[in-house]
Amino acid sequence: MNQPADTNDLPVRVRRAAWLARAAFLLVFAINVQCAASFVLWPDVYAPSFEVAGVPGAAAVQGLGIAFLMWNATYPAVIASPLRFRAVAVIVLVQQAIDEGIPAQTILTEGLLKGMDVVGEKFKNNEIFVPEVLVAARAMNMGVALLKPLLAAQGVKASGKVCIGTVQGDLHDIGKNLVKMMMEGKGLEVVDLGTDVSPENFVRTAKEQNCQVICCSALLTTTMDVMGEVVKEAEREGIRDKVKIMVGGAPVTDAFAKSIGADAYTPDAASAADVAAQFCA
Ligand code: B1M
Repeated sequence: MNQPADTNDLPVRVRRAAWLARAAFLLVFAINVQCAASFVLWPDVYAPSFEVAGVPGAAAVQGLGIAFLMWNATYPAVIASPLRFRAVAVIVLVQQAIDEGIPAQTILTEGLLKGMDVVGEKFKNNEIFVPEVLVAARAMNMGVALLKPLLAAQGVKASGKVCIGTVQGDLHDIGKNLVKMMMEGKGLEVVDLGTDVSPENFVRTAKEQNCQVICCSALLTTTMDVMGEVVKEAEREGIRDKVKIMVGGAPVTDAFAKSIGADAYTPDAASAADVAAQFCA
């Protein structure tokens, strides 16, 4: 798969799609600003309609208009961002790679994940900031959504139930979502607890839903210790001998997993799915 160096290297249809998205975005922006300005300038005209929806009086309508205007002020910033509409480019390029017959796994590891490494490096060096990282994360998730059915179709069927989540205090979920996707591809039933999951929630879910494996993801060095608490909670609740506990995420290592008494550490989503399938077999 060719890696475009900058926007001008993108195929014509990708650039066209991005321009169309930009035009639609500008249209929505113009309509929003017009509505917001009307609420501020002529609140009395809109007050009766808003009263039906529970907004009392012209002053409240004016307040809503001001809030709406402020919110719309973020639109130009988005349009000016160097990463604008890259999600559209990601969707088109991933689809193009699929059409060219490149295996879904290769598109994921050589395309999307390598791209996210670049984002991580720039984030670390303060070249880009949280909003740009969120834009990149959204673009990545859109590309992953296209690959999901293909990756699932490649999976070998197994049966079993696992619960997965990002540990308490941690909101990173891209890696966790990939692990989930790979596990589903192996035919495992996955209960997704989302992010910021407490040890009690992991263990309660495993008990209530009869999960054979608890999967914990952590991306922050400050939150990885919560994984040890999950192991302790499983012991306290008397299910430690019935459930396997798997851990992973960028700062996690095999030595760390052993030190907290987890059953397995895997460095990536594919190997996590393999090990979970083995535990459930
Ligand atoms: Co954050 N962030 N972030 N971030 N972020 C990191 C992790 C960081 C390394 C960036 C950096 O400084 N270079 C750094 C952590 C430093 C540290 O603790 N050592 C960091 C920081 C500091 C922060 C904030 C504190 C920033 C701030 O606010 N000042 C903040 C924390 C918020 C919080 O969680 N409470 C924060 C916020 C964010 C965003 C919200 C902006 C966004 C998250 C969006 C989202 O997830 N929806 C974000 C992102 C995107 C990143 C980077 C750039 C990318 C992470 C990612 O998704 N990678 C990241 C830098 C980097 O990693 N290069 C960074 C791609 C993903 C596929 O990889 O999650 O590692 P990963 O998953 C892999 C494997 O680890 C494995 O499989 C996956 C692929 O095969 N895996 C498992 C994951 N879980 C597994 C579980 C398993 C097995 C394998 O078994 C159960």
